[in-house]
Amino acid sequence: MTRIVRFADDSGTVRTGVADGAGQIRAFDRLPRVADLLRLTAAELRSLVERTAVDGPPAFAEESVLLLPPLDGLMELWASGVTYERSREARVAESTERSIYERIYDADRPELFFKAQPWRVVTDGEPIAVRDDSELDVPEPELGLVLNRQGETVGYVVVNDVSSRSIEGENPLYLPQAKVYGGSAAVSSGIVPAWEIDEPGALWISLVIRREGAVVFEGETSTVAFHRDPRGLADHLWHAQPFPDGAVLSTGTGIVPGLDFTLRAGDFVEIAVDGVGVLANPVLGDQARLDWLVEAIDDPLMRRGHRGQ
Ligand code: DO4
Ligand code: MG
Repeated sequence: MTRIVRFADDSGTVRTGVADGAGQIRAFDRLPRVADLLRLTAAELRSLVERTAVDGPPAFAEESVLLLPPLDGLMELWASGVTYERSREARVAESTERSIYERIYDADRPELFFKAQPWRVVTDGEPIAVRDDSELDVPEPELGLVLNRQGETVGYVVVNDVSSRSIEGENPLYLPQAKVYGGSAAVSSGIVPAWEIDEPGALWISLVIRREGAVVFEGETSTVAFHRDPRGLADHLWHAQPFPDGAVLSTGTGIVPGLDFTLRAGDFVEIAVDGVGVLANPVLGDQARLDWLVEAIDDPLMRRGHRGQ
């Protein structure tokens, strides 16, 4: 499977390239940021990726580089909500304000919310977190659309929209605090080009949570159960503001554990989306332990010390 990746080489230089799925990455010439790629039209990007995959400059061994989250520049991570029936049921069960979730499920205007700037996003192997002032927390396994400057879907990623159910459940106006904090946003390290996914409307999504090695929750769904048109989500996001470097738009979760389950520090979360990839992250219970993300802005290689903890 071809993936567009962002990575740091041994000297700490950040580049973008095409990973061929067989262990080699060919770097894009003069386009060091994903943001640069998302300024191209879908047709221009496709021709660049296909050309680079065949005769791009120096090939890097994938195992010798540090794969980074595929967001940079002025990109933004947004998310949508209550797009699967299971999500509607779960919000109705947890919230003091049930009807708003019932109404939004069928409303023309979707729920869209800002999730993270690029530097706050973690990727495969890096820690996510639950808030220390929240009692009920969950990972939310979601398919992410990678949208270019024009709002065209040019790729797909796996997203974990880690959330506090108790904070949002207490009052929906607490949504930004339930959704946006250190360690709440994880995105898989490769972008699978949109032209490589035949049926985005029929992808299996699975979630496994392990605690001390044992599986404590597992679930699966398919994008067949998605209740909206992904194009409509992107159109609403693009409707009233520009995204000069594009965005990642997460499409909502269809897997939510029962109210008797909460994610805990020490757990390990693995999400797989068929044909798009796997996103696996350990869970912390202390946001301060993610303060290294500030340092990683200028020193990407220091992320190595935070993988697989
Ligand atoms: O309204 C709350 C957020 C819902 C959400 O994030 C989801 O359905 O995935
Ligand atoms: Mg979500």
